[in-house]
Amino acid sequence: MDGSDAPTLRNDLSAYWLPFTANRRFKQNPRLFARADGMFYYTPEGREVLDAVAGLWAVNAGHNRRPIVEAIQRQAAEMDYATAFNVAHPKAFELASRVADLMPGDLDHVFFVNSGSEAVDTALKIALAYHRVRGKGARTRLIGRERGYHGVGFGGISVGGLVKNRMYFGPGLPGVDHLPHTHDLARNAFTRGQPEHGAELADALERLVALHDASTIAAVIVEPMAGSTGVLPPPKGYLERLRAICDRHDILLIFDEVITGFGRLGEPFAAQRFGVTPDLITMAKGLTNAAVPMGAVGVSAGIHDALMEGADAPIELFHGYTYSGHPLACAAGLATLDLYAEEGLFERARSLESGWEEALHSLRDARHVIDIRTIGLAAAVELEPRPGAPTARATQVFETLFDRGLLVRPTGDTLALSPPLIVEPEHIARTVDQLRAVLATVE
Ligand code: PXG
Repeated sequence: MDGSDAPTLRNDLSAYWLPFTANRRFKQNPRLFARADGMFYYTPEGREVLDAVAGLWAVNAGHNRRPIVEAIQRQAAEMDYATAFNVAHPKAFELASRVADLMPGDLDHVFFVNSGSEAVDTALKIALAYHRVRGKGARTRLIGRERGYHGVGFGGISVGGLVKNRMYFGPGLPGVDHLPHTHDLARNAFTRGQPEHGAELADALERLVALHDASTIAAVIVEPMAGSTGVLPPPKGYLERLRAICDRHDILLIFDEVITGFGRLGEPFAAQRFGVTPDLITMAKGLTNAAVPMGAVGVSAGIHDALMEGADAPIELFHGYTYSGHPLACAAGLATLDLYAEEGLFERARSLESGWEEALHSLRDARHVIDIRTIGLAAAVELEPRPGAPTARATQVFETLFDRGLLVRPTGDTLALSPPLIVEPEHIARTVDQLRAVLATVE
């Protein structure tokens, strides 16, 4: 085909608006991935980049795993889409049962959505509807936590606690309040696993109950380990206290496990790792190994049954999405859960944890480092901010590491790490060595 017959293609950088990205900076120096396999991404030029963040806390079984790819291909050929309203398909029931089996306690029911943000807004709505059908419709307040990340829906940013995610978008949901965050560098720096100090911060919930009265509060939502804000494991005893206060006042406890679900902390959910069972669990990411977008809300029998028995309309919950329980997502989810089980990946995360912890904490004396936090196969390396230029140092470290073939996740002045659970000790060593080298060169 000569040039004159070529279709006119416009493929410049301007149309695509990247999410959560400094677009103008990115477009001066775009970073592209064209292919992925196992622990690695590959750029269009074929350069290998070690994925130390599982995509974005999501690809827990590693990239492009054959059984997942083939399950999606088979499903696409067999049935592309089925509505979930008044009709269903077998794999949705199967995946819900499989997820229910992984969840703790009496969390036996699963509502499918398409992302973590949708999971959060769905969970908040289920909490409100639950109280209402029990004749407690005044329980409408929702309590989140400073530094919490619960996606980008209006519900999620309202209960969330990241300033920039909230301040540009108006007042959000009414009747929301926040617990204090648990980050305490002065007392807990360089903690391995759960920090010693801070259980008493859960008592702030009692103060909110005293301020608003329990009869106005529907639910508390927290990440059992805060992820996006820079990996904050819960202080010892903190989640237990939150659970006890919620029980005392008939307040629902929601764990946002979008990051911690599916093995990140060496158990199916952080709930099992910390021995605290919430009433609702939000999940996404690792549910399908991120191969097809999907999220879900795990719901306790008590909440589910109250809505089934107490609803004042034939449809018990006026909520759902066109793509809830999408066949491709269900196929990917089933193949993913099979792979986790066959390869024992949750247990593998647990067995790698001490080596991971040791390797990461060896960076304690590296330049700029003011804290290191590790738990499960997650870690944060917190840097001293550049005077007058917060986040600039972590951004530069991220960009330099990328150029040298390592993908990490900058958040504020913290570098977060969360490798696929198939990570090998050699990848961990390479990650730490690269980090040390780059920290030494970046001002
Ligand atoms: N809850 C939690 C706890 C999350 O981590 C969401 C909800 C929203 O999920 P969706 O699928 O709507 O994006 C998340 C998402 C980071 C980072 O830098 C993490 C997320 C998203 C963007 C950045 O750690 N997690």
